[in-house]
Amino acid sequence: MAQLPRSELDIIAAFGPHLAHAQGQRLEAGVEPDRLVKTHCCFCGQQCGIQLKVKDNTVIGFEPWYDFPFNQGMLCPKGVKRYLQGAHPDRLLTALERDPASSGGFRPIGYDAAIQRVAGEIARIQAMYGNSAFGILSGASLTTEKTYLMGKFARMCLKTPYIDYNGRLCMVSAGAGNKKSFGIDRAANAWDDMLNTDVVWISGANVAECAPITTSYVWRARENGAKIIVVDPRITPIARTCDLYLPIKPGRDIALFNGILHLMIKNDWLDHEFINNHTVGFDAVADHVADWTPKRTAEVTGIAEKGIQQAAEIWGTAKTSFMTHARGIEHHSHGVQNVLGAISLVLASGRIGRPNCGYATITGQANGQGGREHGQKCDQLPGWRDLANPEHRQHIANIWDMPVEDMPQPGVDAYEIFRKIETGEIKGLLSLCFNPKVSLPDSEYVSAMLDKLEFYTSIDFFLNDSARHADIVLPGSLQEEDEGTVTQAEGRVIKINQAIQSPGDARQDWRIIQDIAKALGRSKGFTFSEPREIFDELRRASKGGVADYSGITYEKIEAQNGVFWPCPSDDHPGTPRLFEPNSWNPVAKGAGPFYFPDGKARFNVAPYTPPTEDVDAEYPLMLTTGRVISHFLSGTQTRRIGPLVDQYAEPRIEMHPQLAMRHNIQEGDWVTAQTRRGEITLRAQLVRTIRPDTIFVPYHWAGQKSINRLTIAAQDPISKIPEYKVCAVRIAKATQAPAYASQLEPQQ
Ligand SMILES: Nc1nc2c(c(=O)[nH]1)N[C@H]1C(S)=C(S)[C@@H](COP(=O)(O)OP(=O)(O)OC[C@H]3O[C@@H](n4cnc5c(=O)[nH]c(N)nc54)[C@H](O)[C@@H]3O)O[C@H]1N2
Ligand SMILES: Nc1nc2c(c(=O)[nH]1)N[C@H]1C(S)=C(S)[C@@H](COP(=O)(O)OP(=O)(O)OC[C@H]3O[C@@H](n4cnc5c(=O)[nH]c(N)nc54)[C@H](O)[C@@H]3O)O[C@H]1N2
Ligand code: SF4
Ligand SMILES: [Mo]
Repeated sequence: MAQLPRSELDIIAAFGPHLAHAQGQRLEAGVEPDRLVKTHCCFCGQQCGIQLKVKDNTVIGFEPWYDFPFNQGMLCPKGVKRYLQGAHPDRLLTALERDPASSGGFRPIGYDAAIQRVAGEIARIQAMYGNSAFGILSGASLTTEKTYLMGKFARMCLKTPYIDYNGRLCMVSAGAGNKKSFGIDRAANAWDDMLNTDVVWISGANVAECAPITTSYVWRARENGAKIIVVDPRITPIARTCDLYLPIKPGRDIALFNGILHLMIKNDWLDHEFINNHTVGFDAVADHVADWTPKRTAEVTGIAEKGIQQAAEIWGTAKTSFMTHARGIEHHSHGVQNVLGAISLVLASGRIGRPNCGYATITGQANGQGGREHGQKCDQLPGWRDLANPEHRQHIANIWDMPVEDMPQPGVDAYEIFRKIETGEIKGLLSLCFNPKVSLPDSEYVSAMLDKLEFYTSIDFFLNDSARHADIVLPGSLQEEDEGTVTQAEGRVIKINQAIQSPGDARQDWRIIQDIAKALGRSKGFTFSEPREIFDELRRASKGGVADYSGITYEKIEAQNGVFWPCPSDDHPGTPRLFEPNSWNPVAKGAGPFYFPDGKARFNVAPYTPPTEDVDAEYPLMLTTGRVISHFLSGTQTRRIGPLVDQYAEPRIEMHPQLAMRHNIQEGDWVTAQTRRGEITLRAQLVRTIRPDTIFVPYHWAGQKSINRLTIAAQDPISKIPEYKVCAVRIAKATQAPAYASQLEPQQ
């Protein structure tokens, strides 16, 4: 029998959330836990509430947490299996030091000796080459407390400008677009506003696989009569249940948004009152889209004119609506422009800041939202403050009790850090919660740069592919071994609760950072004894900033099942819906709902430019990359969870049967895909759910199976996000299996 196309399997997987309830009770039947700990899943930005079953300092299973409002007990397949990672034999229980003589390349070393070595190398490199010769890469899977500490560690302890984070690969196009348009970067609404809306527009978001709980909101909206529009080069599982699917060519979304606005203007599907009173810049945008006729839009996007007309009519004539997007429109060298285009449709309709009217990018990492607010970005200070702004610098210098002139100026983005390794400006690197070798584009380059460093140290609980290049590896903590806050996709600040103690020599990440500060003899400001103390300082630091957390406490989070920021005072309940007429706004101060001094939102002209590397005769196809439901990011965690590996063991090249036929490729054949940067040989997966001019490869694998060996290191000029979603590629049936094929699982 022919294999089920992957996306059909995934529809079944998308039902996983609903099945999870029963499974949870069955998995550990017969084993009585000592206790249940209410917390959240460690993986994606949905941040589902879950109860971990704990016995003898081990997480042995889970129970649904029905009362947590966002997911109401539902979980996806990753959440159901997440508890299995802690017991994996690869868990780092000691620090490691490089030892070329040993078989694995490392030997265990005592924790204190490892900290001394790291501090010694930081001191040596900074004394020899200057403070900025040491760089830091941090992560948005960390709690907000840790991300705050990392920003402080870079600016106050190491006094280096060079810190950035893996959200640079993820959320920054949306962040920049939101800041430019609204003056604030957060989902404008809680997802409840989706439930009774007329239309949900989903661009470049594989909702069922990557934001699985959001599926339930979209489906409930549809049951209540909403029309669902999906824009994606692939018919993802959510697209199978939508009302209108637009099969866009990768890299052309701004053309579509401009074309839709053109039709809204032509048909006068506009909210003039809103545009006049609450926005600026409409006329310039209207002029710009005058040229974006349906005909031109269809030519550029590859979508039939009829589809464009239908989408414009559904969107244009709706009374309420919810616009969402994710990395499909953001991972581009013009990702910010795409986001601005989406926002223009929202502003022109006037459907924001009131019930059932919403806009949100769907955040990715567990703390994709909180992790981008409190100072681990290269140009940012806590509370979404600006590292280049003298007043902001002074405010934070006061909180940190450091001379403001000692605070470094803004640094560079995460990829640029590697270019600075190449030029020799950066000689040492510490990474926490970041696997750059697997996750950055054109990764052969990244790998060579890790080797060029004089000293590299990684803090992780597994020896990830980047850490294999390290001189010292420090054993960090799993999410369930620490407490703290994260901010999930809706902007809801929630609490991670500690379930177990770290095993062996492993330590909570923030303790490791403080131990390094102490060993450097620079412990001032790094003597916190628990995450709550860090959070209390963060609250003060964020006060008065756009991302004001000052009224949030651990107790309030528990009492309210989360608190939406901004929350500027103890008696403030938080802000689930932004931009309501009288909501607190420290920038507009009563002038209007948006976060600019005049209180008005900005329309921005967003010109269309093709992808950096478009197709040509030599490389005639488009390569796009992303995710599958069973794996998470660089796969360090999910490739160590057996049942998830069983669900999706190896990356494959997803292609349309018409394309396959032209190359004489059958299902399961070895196929070589080649770009100007590298090549990869994987099995073909034939699906009718992808454009015939595009191939898709998931990116969760390392080494020879890593698609980032082929992707392009082009970046958006504003956000610096890499262009993961499109580059030019060619394919050919492979003449033989790749050398690593013998390591592959038998094909399922
Ligand atoms: N299972 C799973 N879930 C995850 C993650 C994971 O690794 N695994 N990671 C989390 C993180 S950090 C993130 S950022 C999110 C990402 O969540 P998503 O952005 O939803 O996931 P992606 O697979 O990166 O890409 C989404 C879709 O974009 C489409 N696409 C590609 N090019 C274009 C284009 O030019 N235009 C349009 N309109 N669409 C395009 C792809 O076909 C794909 O279906 O998921 C989060 N959730
Ligand atoms: N081709 C392609 N590449 C992509 C993307 C794509 O769509 N296509 N998507 C991009 C996106 S959106 C993202 S977000 C990035 C993600 O890129 P990465 O951040 O590099 O991916 P992760 O797998 O999360 O790597 C984080 C590492 O941190 C560890 N870790 C997780 N939690 C903790 C913790 O609490 N403490 C410590 N100490 N360690 C921890 C994990 O074990 C893992 O080794 O990848 C990007 N790369
Ligand atoms: S991976 Fe995301 S959707 Fe799945 S259970 Fe975890 S938080 Fe929920
Ligand atoms: Mo992401």
